[in-house]
Amino acid sequence: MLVFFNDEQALHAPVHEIFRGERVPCFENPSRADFVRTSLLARGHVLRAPLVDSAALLPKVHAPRYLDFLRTAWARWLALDAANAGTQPFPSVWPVRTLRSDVEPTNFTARLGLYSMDNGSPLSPGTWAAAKAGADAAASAAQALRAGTRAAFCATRPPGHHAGPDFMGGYCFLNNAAVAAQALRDGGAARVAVLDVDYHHGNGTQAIFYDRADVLFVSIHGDPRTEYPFYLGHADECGVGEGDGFNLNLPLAAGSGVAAWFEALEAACQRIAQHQPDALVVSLGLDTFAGDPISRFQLQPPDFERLGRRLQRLGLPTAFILEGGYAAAELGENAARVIDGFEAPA
Ligand code: Q9C
Ligand code: ZN
Repeated sequence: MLVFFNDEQALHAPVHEIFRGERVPCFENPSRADFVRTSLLARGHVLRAPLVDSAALLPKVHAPRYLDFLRTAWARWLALDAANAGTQPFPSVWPVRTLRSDVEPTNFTARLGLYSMDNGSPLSPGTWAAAKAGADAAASAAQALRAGTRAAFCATRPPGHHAGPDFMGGYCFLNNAAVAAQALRDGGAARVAVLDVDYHHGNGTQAIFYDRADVLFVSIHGDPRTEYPFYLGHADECGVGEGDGFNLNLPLAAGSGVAAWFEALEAACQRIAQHQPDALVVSLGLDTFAGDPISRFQLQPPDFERLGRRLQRLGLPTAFILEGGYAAAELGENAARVIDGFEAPA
């Protein structure tokens, strides 16, 4: 399978995040990509650097003022105080209900809150470069599919599916899956489907395409009543306006077993087939793995092969975009298993 890997990912390396009120080492860190690289190389895959610039695509899925903030955030953080070089900014105030988000504050922390859904997505000096390279990989995958390649895998980090039109969140900054879907549309695909199998609901991707019928969004995830991102991902979210009927959420109770998960996958695949898309984007979170430290589904390594086989049967040009998965040492193996299943003889 065509695999994109960008070395810039390592430039996004925040040190700690807040977990249960305490500072802990970041779950989403460069070792994740290292394990994926090692595992794919060991299986004979060739890793390619992204070759498409996503700059023109980004404003189609993100608000310009959010992109401006993200691109300049670290420089502005340093401008506040040179000593900030060794510290991480966190938001501390958010424009929730009744507060205004149309007027952009000049205060850095206030802007960080305006453009964040949580305090769990720390910035580091290379965050923009890493996120941009990931979006470039997604755009590269879309271009390859357009040129007739059957499938491509983007070993991207930071992940993207929690990043919405104008906010970061859940370790995500630029929505790589949305970039791929938009690039496929721009390249001539009349209809695209995004299947999100990350443990966490892809609230950002849902929001970006919620009023559109051309991009179907289908997600299998932990029930947001108990699982992040909590405030989106319920079964009654079906789309709005022209997009009504083009959003399908399949929440499962935290702790759900493998059989329930594959039943949901079957429902997801049937809805996707009914959409008759020209291409498929898979938000491939591997945090459904039983050993994931922050998630509660029970998939085992062979189940990722089964996932790959089922997606292969859809018969669609497919772009895999890596999302979550925090059992880092097993991440490479599980990613490779999806590719193996997809490439297994039918
Ligand atoms: N800092 C993805 O899998 N909760 N994101 C973390 C508090 C947020 C996961 C705990 C989990 C986000 C792409
Ligand atoms: Zn996740």
